[in-house]
Amino acid sequence: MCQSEIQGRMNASLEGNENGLVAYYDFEEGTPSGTNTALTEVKDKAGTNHGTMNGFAKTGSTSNWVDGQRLVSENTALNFDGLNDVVFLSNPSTTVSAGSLGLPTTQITLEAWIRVETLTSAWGCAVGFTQDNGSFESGWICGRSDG
Ligand SMILES: [Ca+2]
Ligand SMILES: [Ca+2]
Repeated sequence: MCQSEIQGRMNASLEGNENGLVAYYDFEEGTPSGTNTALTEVKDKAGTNHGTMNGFAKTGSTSNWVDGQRLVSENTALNFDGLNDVVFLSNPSTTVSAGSLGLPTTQITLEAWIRVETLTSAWGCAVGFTQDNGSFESGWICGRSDG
């Protein structure tokens, strides 16, 4: 993007059809702090890699959809409990390649807006694509470490 495109879009949400965008999750499916127990997935607005929700209470003001940053008139976010709330793009017990999901395999630009309220461990993953077979781990994560 050129400077004018960046400035023109800096307070706007993505549409999901931007050139080169392979996945986009805006977490707008649920009602903030409402009863969302019937919802099971978050939508990929740029493709078909919808995420399956695991561990979420989906009621109340935690472990559920919540009010998000109000850059646009409607904006909800997901509140993760930090324990076992996870959104999977594939079945975690099966092996899939990034390429089979249409995700980049060599270069990637990743953006995630995250607000961490409490640090309960030395490191954490917000977004990742990993293989974890005991002592063998490969892939990438976008997260934090206090070390
Ligand atoms: Ca949102
Ligand atoms: Ca949970």
